[in-house]
Amino acid sequence: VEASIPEPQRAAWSRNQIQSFTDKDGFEKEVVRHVETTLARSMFNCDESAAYSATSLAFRDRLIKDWNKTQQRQTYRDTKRVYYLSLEFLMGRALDNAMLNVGLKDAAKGGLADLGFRIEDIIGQEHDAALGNGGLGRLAACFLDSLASLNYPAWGYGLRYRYGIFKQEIIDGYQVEVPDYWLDFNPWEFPRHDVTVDIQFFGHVSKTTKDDGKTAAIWEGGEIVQAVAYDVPIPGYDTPTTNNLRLWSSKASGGEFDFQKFNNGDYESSVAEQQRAETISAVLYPNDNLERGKELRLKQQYFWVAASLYDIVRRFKKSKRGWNEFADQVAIQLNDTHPTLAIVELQRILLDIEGLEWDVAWDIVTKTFGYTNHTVLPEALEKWPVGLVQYLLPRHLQIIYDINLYFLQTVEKAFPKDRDMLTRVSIIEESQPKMVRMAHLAIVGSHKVNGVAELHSDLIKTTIFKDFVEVYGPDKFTNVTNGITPRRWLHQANPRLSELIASKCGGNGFLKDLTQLNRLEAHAKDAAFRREWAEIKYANKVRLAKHIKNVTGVTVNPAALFDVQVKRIHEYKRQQLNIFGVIHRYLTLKGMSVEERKKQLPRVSVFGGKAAPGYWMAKQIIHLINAVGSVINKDEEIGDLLKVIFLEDYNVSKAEMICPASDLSEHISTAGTEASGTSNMKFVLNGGLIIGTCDGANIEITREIGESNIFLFGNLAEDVEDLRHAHNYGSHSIDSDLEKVFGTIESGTFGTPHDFSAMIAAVRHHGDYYLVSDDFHSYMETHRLVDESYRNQDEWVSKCITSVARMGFFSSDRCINEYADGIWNVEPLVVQE
Ligand code: 4GP
Repeated sequence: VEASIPEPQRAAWSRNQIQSFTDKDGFEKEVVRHVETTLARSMFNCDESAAYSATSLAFRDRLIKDWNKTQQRQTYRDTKRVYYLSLEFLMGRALDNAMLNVGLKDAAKGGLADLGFRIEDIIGQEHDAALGNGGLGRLAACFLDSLASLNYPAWGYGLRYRYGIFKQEIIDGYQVEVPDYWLDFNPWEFPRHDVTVDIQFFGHVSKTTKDDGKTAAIWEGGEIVQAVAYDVPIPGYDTPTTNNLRLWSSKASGGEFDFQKFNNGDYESSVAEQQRAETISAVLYPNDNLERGKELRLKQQYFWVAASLYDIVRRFKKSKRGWNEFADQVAIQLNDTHPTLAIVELQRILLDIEGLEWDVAWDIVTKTFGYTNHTVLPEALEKWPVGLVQYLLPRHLQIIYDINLYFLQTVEKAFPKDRDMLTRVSIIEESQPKMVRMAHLAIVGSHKVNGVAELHSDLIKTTIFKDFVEVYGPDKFTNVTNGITPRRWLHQANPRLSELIASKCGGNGFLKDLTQLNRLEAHAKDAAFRREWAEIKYANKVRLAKHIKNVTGVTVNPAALFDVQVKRIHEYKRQQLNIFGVIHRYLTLKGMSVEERKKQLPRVSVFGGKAAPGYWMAKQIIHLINAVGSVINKDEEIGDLLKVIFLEDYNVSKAEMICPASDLSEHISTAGTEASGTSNMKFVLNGGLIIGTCDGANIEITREIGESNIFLFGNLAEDVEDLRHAHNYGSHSIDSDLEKVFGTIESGTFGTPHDFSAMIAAVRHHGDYYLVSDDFHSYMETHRLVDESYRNQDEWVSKCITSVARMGFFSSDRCINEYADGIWNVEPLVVQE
């Protein structure tokens, strides 16, 4: 019940409200206040960590005001909202982003300097919020930034993992995983102990007859776990809109622990129950493009979607509208199949709790959901054993069976007697054991299905979802090419370049409308501008070189060509192709005379990325990279001509330092395997060129920036199947240069050959599924072209400038607008301050 507060009192409150700081002095006062009161420390012993905490709290206070107003505005205007359900949000650091988005970074810089700190050091104190694995989670984070910056009424829903993605250490060349406990001090979240939802698991279903004579299902028994909301403000850039990311944390229902058991002397089991409940949101599964089908993972999924839907429905009900308006008020986007149970849960709520008829409920459900697919890799497609679903969620399994029944009935009508079709599209796979195919459920329960780059969206229509295109027609399937937020990936990561661009683009407008970058094109041939551009790149390389020295002890020459591949380690992404190429380069250099060598271009090959802890081959790849580095980096004959660096614990904040420092980055997946890629966009936007295959968004990047500004190589997606077939059923000869590389590894040059034999066997004897040998020659030839091209620095820099000028398409603002128009049907909420 809201207290009724007399008007004069309300007016007095708003007059006396604490004013947000707007300048350096105001900021300093706030920092001192937080150090001395919130942190209970004195300014005399304020170290960098305390200064970080106080600075964050000062900015957080600012955000809270806008955040509250945004929520009030959205409630008051009651327009359609979009809900982005993602099991991963790879946010990175928040402070720098908050300072830039509210336009007060300079004030903070000055204020911190007065207090004796460098702003970079303070920003560097923050622990990354690493609640994601790779591209899928980072995309969700970029989307949140765009949704707020474009003033869309939007919420993100996820899980508040106590442990994000593990921290990677490299010990003796091997990856070692260390837990990432990131919540010690997190000023960016607000626990909402008043916002809780009881989530049911297990139990059984019985039928009851209602007053009107109809039967209804009742799900009873089992166990209850409580979901507690933690809210994270998401500030838009240059707008007061501050949206909300709500992360759920699990807790035993009914308090800290069972006092009854405690009093009876059964202390251990009362705590055990508490711990079991808390396990649900304890840890992020560290798999990228891979599903392992663990029971706890399914529990996480249901826990999170049930809490989120309860919240969404509760908010909808506040508006007192009829259910027929639900889909006009609510759009829910499923980030991959992880939240697919939300479809079943909404149907359950409408049917069992709200008492709607099946067809009426199902119509609402399908109008509400949209589903984004992020991969065609078969090992990543989610399936759950029917038995497990039945055990954990008995009522949901019944509903899934009914959804399937009605769906298959319509398919049968359209394709009479086509039994194979029914088997292929069925939500239930008739295997041993039977499985629920989550992608099929997501397609059937959504009104739109999208891929994340043109090639990928075409591929899903012709391969994994081909039958569904026949069933529903092509219009249900669409493409929204991924994008990245230019605020974090240019303005924040590369402030000097951003400033230089602003000087030629008529100010910072390009950060809100990235197509304005095209104004740069006219300056690509301007020698003075090129010089400034090159200086900034060089400074960014010096910064990375220092970091490399600090963490690896290896000295690299900033004048060398920096060649970077940073992303999750995966055979399909082909870091093995890269390292084989590096070995080949090394052998070539070793075979040269001293004179010849002097003419060569120095290179630094930088790798970074985590392997899933259970992915043995990926870990072998990391080991080989490190083994090769430790030999080459010590080889005095080679010196600066080649260095090989593996940067441990690649994450968002490291990416912000690495992207601006690359001359060339590698996006070299086997054609048809990388759905989109988004780091390709980040590297080009930061004035680097790319070497890549005709895969994912590389194709659209080429279309936008022009073929002469990208180094493409390798076989095309359409040829992959034939090549694989030939490897397995024809003769498979390995590229002769690659054989030399294998020979060197096998001779023990990089340590015990046995360690790497499986990697070689995968190419030689096991069908070379990823086409490493097929693409090796053209890969090496293309690297030769890169070297040649880099020698002409004027032309190289012109290419970089031209490419940046043409990158406007790849803003996540563009893609959010496409989702809003084509899938969600939501409008921005104009802010009238
Ligand atoms: C990734 C895709 O592998 C990547 O190509 C894409 O850019 C990204 O999603 C965002 O759409 N998929 C995953 C995953 O991270 O776990 O499936």
